[in-house]
Amino acid sequence: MKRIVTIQDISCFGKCSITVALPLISSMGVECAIIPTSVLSTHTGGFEGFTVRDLSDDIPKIKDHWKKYNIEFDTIYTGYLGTREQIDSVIDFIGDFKKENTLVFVDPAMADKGKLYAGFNSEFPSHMARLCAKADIIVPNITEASFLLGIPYTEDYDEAYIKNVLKELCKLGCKKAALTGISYEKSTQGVVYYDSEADEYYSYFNENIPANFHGTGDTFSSVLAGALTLGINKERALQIAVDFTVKTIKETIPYRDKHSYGTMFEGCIPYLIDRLKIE
Ligand code: PXL
Repeated sequence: MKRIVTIQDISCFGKCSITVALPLISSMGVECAIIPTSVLSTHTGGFEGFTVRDLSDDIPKIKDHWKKYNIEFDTIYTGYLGTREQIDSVIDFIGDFKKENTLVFVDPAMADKGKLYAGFNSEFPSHMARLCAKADIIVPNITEASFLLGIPYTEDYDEAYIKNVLKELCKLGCKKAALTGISYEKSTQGVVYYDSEADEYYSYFNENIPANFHGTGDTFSSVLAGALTLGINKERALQIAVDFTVKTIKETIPYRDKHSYGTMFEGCIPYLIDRLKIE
């Protein structure tokens, strides 16, 4: 059985980060170990007065304990990290646990719609960029990419601009980058991917649904990390991750007024399992 460790926060209510990664990765038939970096009462988008317990001190302790047991991971998948110290600990973790065939998958979850999430200062993206340098693949949205590169955020882009952003992202040190939430025309949205070693692009689009739900980035990342860990080729893995994310959004639309804090992804899990069967 393949094994992922995911390192990100637990938002107790709100359906994002670990509460999305764990059920999705498990349902894909991949073992999912976790390192919770903090415990929040809710995610930071749309809830006032959320509580935070910082678990930074536990990251090196968990790492050292696991080292004694020679625990190995096929994939190290990182998501939302709250502080520079957590990023440093995660970089140490990668140093200790990355083997020749380990996939290091970094979702630099820190911003959306031109803005950093609540609680991050303007220096944080430069630390996230240091983590991206250690990755095999990073999966920022266009806002996160702009912060990582220190360029202005724009929604007015074309294919040449996106391709150049992907090349610049790989210059941070990662081998591959996938930009999420890309829409060249109103009716479609999807992902554009670049492999710097092969100098190859791949893009995949589905319907552009005019709705915003928290946690969709985490849904996409968890499914993509799971699919790549299973050895599914990048084209199919990206298609499954995009299609599943779109399906979760569509399922949630009728309930959007009460459910904008996260998608009703649970009912889509049978679809995900079906998509993993050889097509
Ligand atoms: O979905 C990304 C995410 C993860 N964790 C926390 C968040 C967010 C997005 O807002 O606030 C705590």
